[in-house]
Amino acid sequence: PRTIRLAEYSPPAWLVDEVALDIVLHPDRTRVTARLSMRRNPAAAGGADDIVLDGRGLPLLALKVDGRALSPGEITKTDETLTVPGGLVAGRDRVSVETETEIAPAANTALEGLYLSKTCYCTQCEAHGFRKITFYPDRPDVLAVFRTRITGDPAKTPVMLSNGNKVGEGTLPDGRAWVEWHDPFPKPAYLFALVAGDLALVEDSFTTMSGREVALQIYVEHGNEDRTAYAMDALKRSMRWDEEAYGREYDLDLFMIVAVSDFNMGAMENKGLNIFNAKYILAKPDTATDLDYALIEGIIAHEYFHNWTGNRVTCRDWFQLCLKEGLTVFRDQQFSADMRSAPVKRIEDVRALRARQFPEDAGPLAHPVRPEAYIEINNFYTATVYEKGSELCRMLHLLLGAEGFRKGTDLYFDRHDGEAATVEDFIAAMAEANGRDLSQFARWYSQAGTPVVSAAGTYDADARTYTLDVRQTTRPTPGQPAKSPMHMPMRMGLVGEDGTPLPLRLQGEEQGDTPTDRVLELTGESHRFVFEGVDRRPIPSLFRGFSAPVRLETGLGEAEDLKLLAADPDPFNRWEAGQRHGRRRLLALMGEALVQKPFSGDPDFCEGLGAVLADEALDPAFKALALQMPTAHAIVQEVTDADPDAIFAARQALQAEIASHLKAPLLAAYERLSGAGDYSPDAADAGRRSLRNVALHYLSLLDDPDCRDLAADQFRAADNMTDTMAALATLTNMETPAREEALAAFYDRFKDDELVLDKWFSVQATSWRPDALQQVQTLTGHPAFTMRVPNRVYALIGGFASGNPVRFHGSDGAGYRFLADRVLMLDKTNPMVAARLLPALSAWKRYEPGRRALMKAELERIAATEPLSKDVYEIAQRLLA
Ligand code: B3K
Ligand code: ZN
Repeated sequence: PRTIRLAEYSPPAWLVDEVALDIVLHPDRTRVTARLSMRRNPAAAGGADDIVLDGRGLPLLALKVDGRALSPGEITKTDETLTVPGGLVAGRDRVSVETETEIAPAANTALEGLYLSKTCYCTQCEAHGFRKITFYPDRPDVLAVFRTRITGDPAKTPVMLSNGNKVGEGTLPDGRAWVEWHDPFPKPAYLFALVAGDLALVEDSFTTMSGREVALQIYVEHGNEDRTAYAMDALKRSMRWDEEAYGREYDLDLFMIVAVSDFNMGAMENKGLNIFNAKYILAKPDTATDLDYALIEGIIAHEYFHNWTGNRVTCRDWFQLCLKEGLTVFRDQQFSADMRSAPVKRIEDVRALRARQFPEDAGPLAHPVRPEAYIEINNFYTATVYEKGSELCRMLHLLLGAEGFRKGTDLYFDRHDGEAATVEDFIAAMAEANGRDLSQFARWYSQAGTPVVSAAGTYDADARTYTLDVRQTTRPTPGQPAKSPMHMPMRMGLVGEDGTPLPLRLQGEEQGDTPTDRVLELTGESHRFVFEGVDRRPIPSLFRGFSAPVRLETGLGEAEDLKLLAADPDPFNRWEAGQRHGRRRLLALMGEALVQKPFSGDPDFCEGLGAVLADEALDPAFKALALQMPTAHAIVQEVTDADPDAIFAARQALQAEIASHLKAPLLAAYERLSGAGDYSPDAADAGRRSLRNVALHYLSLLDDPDCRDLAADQFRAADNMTDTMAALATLTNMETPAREEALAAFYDRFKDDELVLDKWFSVQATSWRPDALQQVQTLTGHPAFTMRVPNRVYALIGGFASGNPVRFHGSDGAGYRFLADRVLMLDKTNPMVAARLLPALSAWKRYEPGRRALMKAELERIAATEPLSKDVYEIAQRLLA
């Protein structure tokens, strides 16, 4: 397979001004005619003036250039491209190219291009799906106005949608129906969409800031209309928020969303016609959890925000993916923070970053936020491009201030509206709008790896000074042995033992109104900051709000961490101190197990957590986060020769200790929070449920008559999916007849509800009972299981491989073998999903020699299989390199 490189970018020789598509639907023989009005690109280097169209596996049924039919001998066609030699169009600056091809949506199991989700036609074109529909320069720097005519059987596809506005419809003499859509905004082909099926419509409207009325439409399967209200509400809030926060107004008169059952990812921001995985649209209290609601809100916002960051200003090439994704994730995170609790949202986002992006950046798949080479671009829709990309925007926001950041985005939109831009363009707009030099900051986009910042402080009581030394280093990553220092903001404070904020006056600064929280900029390998007028020994609270995506070595001891847990005025660092101590405890317990010492206790830590639990001033959602100990995955990143059984045992021991120490207050909280009343998915109610369910989790670890029935009782009494799932997850881990009863009752109630059934599969896949793999294997034979539906694969296979840190890693390697078998099976039908399962093995080098060898053997088995898709081939190669 061929490697594509950023350094090899060259502008297209030909552009497309307009494209007229004529699509006649049929499950096995869909006819696609495309008429492209092409123009020589004045910006192209000249020379190679062949017209090159992408087209993957497409038969060429007819080809006309300026109305003249060309014979096969006049052109070059491969399985990937169609080339009209420059000689045939010499001297012409504009040409019309018309092609005709035929595709089979029903046979498209890769769910890329045009495919059928159940009986509904739909498309996924990003990144390279359009070339599976018709011959076209399928690259994001070719922007065209699309006119799309769809013809179909009105009985089967009464609804036929594409981008933009509907400009015509009618019926043919033979009874077939046609509609025509026109999208006035020039766009790359990856934003094209088509949907056709028998769908129910839910409508609403939105008045934009300039007073234009926009029709909002959500299309779902019949029967799901009552699950769209939250998504619609989230859409309206997103539209308002983008006007207020970024001055961005919606541009078409119609905004459509379609929910489909079969979708490889979360959703897609096609212009005016977003297509969503139904999981991120449909919700009602008895089918969706609080997490589902939060994800719906965030993803609706994300796709909507792409209308400006991605669609109006798009990417020059796929290496610039973070330009739209990092910025859009940042925007959706800001939105959710505004809609909910900002500190809680920040903690959740950092948890996700650490769970997914840090391991990526520390392992064989590490790559810069803007990668420099790929074999299959779909493999680069990663946590690094998305989540770390968002962190880079967040750092700019902190360095430039909210107003400065807004000036920068205003300039960026002004300058590049209607264009395909680069990361350099974005940085230049930010820098120029603020008169700042961001050249060192730009290194974040090209240098991979998570910087490690270590801090050390000394207090001089006589001089009343505190000297803080910080030093940054970044370990080598694949292809980047030597690293340079990064420009990063460190938001920080100094606090007294009781959390009192101390003034932050740096040596040489004037006395006066001294802040207690400030942003210091790190640019060099090391910095020394001397604070004056510090009248007591401070505890440093560094990188508040996680102000840069680094690993921080604080140099603090346990006493200091416990004080920060009790009193840091920055909620993020308060949580962080508890996590740090939790990690310290887990490592200590693992050490004790190694030398066969009985587990020691840490009553001070338990008391500290108890104080958080008791604090009336704290948000329950925050308490729930503070009470949860670092995950097994996080510990794998902290040790060498990781032993999953030892990590599991240590976590169970630590949690049991916390549970027994705090039994009374946890029980009291559990009772107090059992809020009756109408369910609301809002952040406050969700926070109370979350804390209550954390209490349930802890209490169920106790072999105690007061707690034994809590989960089963909750399962029976629950009136919402959040509480049902929390109880079911707890029961699924337990050895009790109530377990089977609950699983059976749940199945019985929800067997016809595919989204809820996914939860039933994944809760069993993530159980820590020793027979989990066996259960998963049995479930692959369940009549409701299918490898054809990505959601189901992610629920069962993905749930087990990525969400079961103890049983996936069984010491006999059976879990690894199971995953490899499934990846190979899936590679034949849906390579993108197959490749997305594989990173479950990416930390293989971090495990003890036995597991390491077993994981490696499975990776080698995959890599040696032929044929293999580019998707899986590339990931397997990189994992083994
Ligand atoms: N842009 C899409 C992702 C497309 C993934 C292609 N494999 C969704 C999003 O980020 O909004
Ligand atoms: Zn996106």
